[in-house]
Amino acid sequence: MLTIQFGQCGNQLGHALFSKISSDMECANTGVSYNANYQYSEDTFNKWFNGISKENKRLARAVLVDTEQKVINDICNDTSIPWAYWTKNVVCQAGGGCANNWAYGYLRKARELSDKILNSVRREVEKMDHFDGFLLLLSSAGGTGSGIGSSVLQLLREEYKTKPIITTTILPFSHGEVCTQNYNTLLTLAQVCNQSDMNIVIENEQIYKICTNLLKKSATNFQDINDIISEKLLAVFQPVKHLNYSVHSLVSRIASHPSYKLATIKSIPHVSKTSSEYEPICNWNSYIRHLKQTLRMPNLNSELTDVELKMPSSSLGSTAHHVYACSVSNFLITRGTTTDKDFIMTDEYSDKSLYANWNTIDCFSHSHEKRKLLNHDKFLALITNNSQISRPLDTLLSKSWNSYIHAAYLHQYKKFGLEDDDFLQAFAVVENVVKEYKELVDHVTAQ
Ligand SMILES: Nc1nc2c(ncn2[C@@H]2O[C@H](COP(=O)(O)OP(=O)(O)OP(=O)(O)O)[C@@H](O)[C@H]2O)c(=O)[nH]1
Ligand SMILES: [Mg+2]
Repeated sequence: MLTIQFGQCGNQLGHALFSKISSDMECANTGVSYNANYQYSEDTFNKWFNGISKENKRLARAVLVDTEQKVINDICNDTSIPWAYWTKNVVCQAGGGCANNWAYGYLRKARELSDKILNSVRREVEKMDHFDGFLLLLSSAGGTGSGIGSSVLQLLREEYKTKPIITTTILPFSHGEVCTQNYNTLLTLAQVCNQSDMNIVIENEQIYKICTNLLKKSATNFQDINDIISEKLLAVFQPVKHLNYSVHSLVSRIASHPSYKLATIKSIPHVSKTSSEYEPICNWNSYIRHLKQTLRMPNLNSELTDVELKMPSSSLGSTAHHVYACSVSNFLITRGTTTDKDFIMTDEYSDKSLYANWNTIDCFSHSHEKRKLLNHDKFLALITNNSQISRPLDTLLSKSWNSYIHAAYLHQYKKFGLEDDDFLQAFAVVENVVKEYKELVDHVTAQ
């Protein structure tokens, strides 16, 4: 797999992700034999790294793209970590960034940088015996990640027609960020829905709430948020034994229908480092039930009923009468030790009423890896493609329309050559995606 990190968010998140991967490789509490752990580490290395530096550090298989120097300098000069980036793979134009403007990134800066980016990509792809696919990391709200990211995605699609591309798109906080974030997000999502094979949507706001509610952080920063996102991504992407676990197989489990390519990752348990020793560990089935509850349809007071923000407990109340989102597909990945008394049962996820009734293929799959992830006795991730996604997208659409009908900030986009038609096309793409996901809800049945 080749990771491409775009802009401030993509690069900071990528840095956190590779640091977590390294920590995972160095975990003491693995729960498996020396040989099994050796194999896991080797598979991890082959997936994410492609060499060892003169200083004996693992070299990340990643291409770094930005239009300002600061973040790139910070992450490339971090000497405290046991891994490093290939400096040859840094494509950074010193400058003031893309001014939170998708059009500036997509129509101006991407043209200046795309040859260099594609050359780095080709060099990395050629080095690999077997090239599995791409993982793109970007935020939708700025200008570099959203604009250059969208353009590079399109170029990769043209050049690597048969190779799967997974994008991870970070959605902005709903309040208090930049005024152009809704247009940028709209334009990015339209590209991502058309060009990538699967898009993992991460809402900064939700991750922030996880930090404050579960980690009890008083002052949450991007590092904390990136740590949680990285745990989620690792729980999905780290090797799983006895499984041909390629990017392609992940895409085909989750996003095989071309109208439904948006996935989210629900995961447990998230605990702060300081309290992890004292947290009670639940049995597998409590976690599994808890995770299923995250598929409930949110009601008006969504924060109070948002199960992802609550600690799992062995005595979760009755699940009767809950209404669940309608899923296209769910893939549960469990990591840790099972015993005769504490084993994993996933029958609840196979319940047909959770899924769209046109779904004939296996819409639920489960894989288990005994090797513990990041010293967690148990860790579970549910990568899910379901109708809950229509909610944040609906909000985005109404905010963007509201600005668009007042022609707010449009001149900032038009001066780089973006036209009304481009906006209208992006609205049409995202509206259609929302419509498809909303229509799934017609299939929901009260449990
Ligand atoms: N999760 C997370 N979000 C981030 C991080 N840095 C920035 N963001 C979010 O990303 C959005 C801003 O985009 P940036 O990535 O800073 O922008 P950029 O791609 O560098 O584009 P320009 O700076 O406009 O050239 C906002 O929604 C921020 O909340 C980060 O490290 N982690
Ligand atoms: Mg930036």
